Amino acid sequence: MKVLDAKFVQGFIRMCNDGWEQGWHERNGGNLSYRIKDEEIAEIRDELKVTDNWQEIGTEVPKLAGQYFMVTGSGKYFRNVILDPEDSCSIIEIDETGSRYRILWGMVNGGRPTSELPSHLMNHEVKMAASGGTHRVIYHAHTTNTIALTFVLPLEDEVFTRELWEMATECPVVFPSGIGVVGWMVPGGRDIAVATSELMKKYDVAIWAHHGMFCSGEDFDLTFGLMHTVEKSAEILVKTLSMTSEKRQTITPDEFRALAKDFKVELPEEFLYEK
Ligand code: 2HA
Ligand code: ZN
Repeated sequence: MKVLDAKFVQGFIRMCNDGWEQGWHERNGGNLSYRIKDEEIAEIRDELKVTDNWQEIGTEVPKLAGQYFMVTGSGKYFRNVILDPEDSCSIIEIDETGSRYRILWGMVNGGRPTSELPSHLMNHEVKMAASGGTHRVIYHAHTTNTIALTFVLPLEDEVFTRELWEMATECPVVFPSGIGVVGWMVPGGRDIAVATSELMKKYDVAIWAHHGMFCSGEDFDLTFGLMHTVEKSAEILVKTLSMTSEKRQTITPDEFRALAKDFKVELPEEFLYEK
């Protein structure tokens, strides 16, 4: 099968375009990666070619040794993915030590996988273990309202989680484990990857102050839907804070507990503090 005909490749391209249409990917902002299933690699094996030397990842992900990923390219624009996926994206293989990768498809006009490859792969390693192998998608976007909130809310997991849960009843059901926050750090390297993947042990969402958001999920629909839900909630909070500094009414801790019971989710008590 042609790589471009594979269902996962079409899902990957569609997700990039959906993010572009949301306004989350100015210029070359944001990046997406997908951990490819064995049977999906088998389908496209004929088109995968070794034309590249092994390259350093910049960190170690030993549990991902021998795995294959589809990733967007460094300096590439989400806006262009749908027009020319072979220029904007690549399929890479991780070596047997988990410290190097090589390109097997894509990046036909040169280039390298996303500058956030260390964060993507360290998040994949953590989420693969935490989810028993079900999580396959890591998505980074420059979500406007969530970024705006990192200038006004304290950069604390408890505050971001609770404030965003309060903004829409679906939120605690969509992200019951909560949201982690990383203070401002230099992007693109191992340090921010370590900090983010530490939070991903506990959460499916990590916010980078004054930068954007990372989400992890099982498939493209769930992961895009998670990013979309958090960002919409952030938009409601920005609108609310623009009208008043004090909410007149909101969802209370006991109402969250009632919701958790009926919707069969566990909401950690650390987020249901009295204000
Ligand atoms: O340019 O979003 O974090 C890609 C990025 C870096
Ligand atoms: Zn970014």
